[in-house]
Amino acid sequence: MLDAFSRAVVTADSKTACIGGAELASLKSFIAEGNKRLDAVNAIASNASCCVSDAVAGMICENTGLIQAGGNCYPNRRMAACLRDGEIILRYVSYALLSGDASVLEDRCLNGLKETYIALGVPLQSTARAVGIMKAVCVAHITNTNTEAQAGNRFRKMATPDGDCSSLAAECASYFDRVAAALS
Ligand SMILES: CCC1=C(C)/C(=C/C2=NC(=C\c3[nH]c(/C=C4\NC(=O)[C@H](C)[C@H]4CC)c(C)c3CCC(=O)O)/C(CCC(=O)O)=C2C)NC1=O
Repeated sequence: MLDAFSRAVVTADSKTACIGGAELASLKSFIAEGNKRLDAVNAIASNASCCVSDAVAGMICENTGLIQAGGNCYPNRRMAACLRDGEIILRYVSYALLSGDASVLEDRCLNGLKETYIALGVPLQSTARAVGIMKAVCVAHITNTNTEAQAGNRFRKMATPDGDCSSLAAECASYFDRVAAALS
């Protein structure tokens, strides 16, 4: 498992090079933007259960066969496993965003997940749909553009200073894209 700093070390070492100007510049901005990153991680972590339940509910709304006999969210035991998996995926995305590196997500969550799902008959496309909804929710929370129209009575705005979090939102989105890619 690597973070932005250990990744720079491993990359430099593989080239038998010193850490150079470009790597240092990138780490410098990682530090300078550090508080924004922490706010972004907090925006995800403190809205996690809402995000997961919204994503799984949305996935089921679009495909109600999932909660009927023979569907993979039926009976409640499987529904619980599905919600739990949503929470696991979101948790590892938040770790990746905190460390600025996807390796924790890849190594501890995605490695072998597709094979596990195929063996258990967990539908990959439906999972990818739930992951896609979680991505949209997280991007909205990081950029603080979530709306009451979308969230209804669960609407909650984070009390963070205004600022440009577009690159953190894009980075977070890229981790969700990795999840979708690992399941495709
Ligand atoms: C640390 C990383 C980690 C991951 C990622 C993980 C996933 C994981 N999800 C599982 C099951 C499962 N996962 C789901 C998920 C779903 N079903 C659906 O229809 C939806 C599409 C989807 C939710 C979005 C379900 C229903 C099961 C139970 C399947 C079964 O027992 O038949 C299992 C089999 C064992 C178990 O039931 O606990 C694993 C290992 N476990 C881990 O330790």
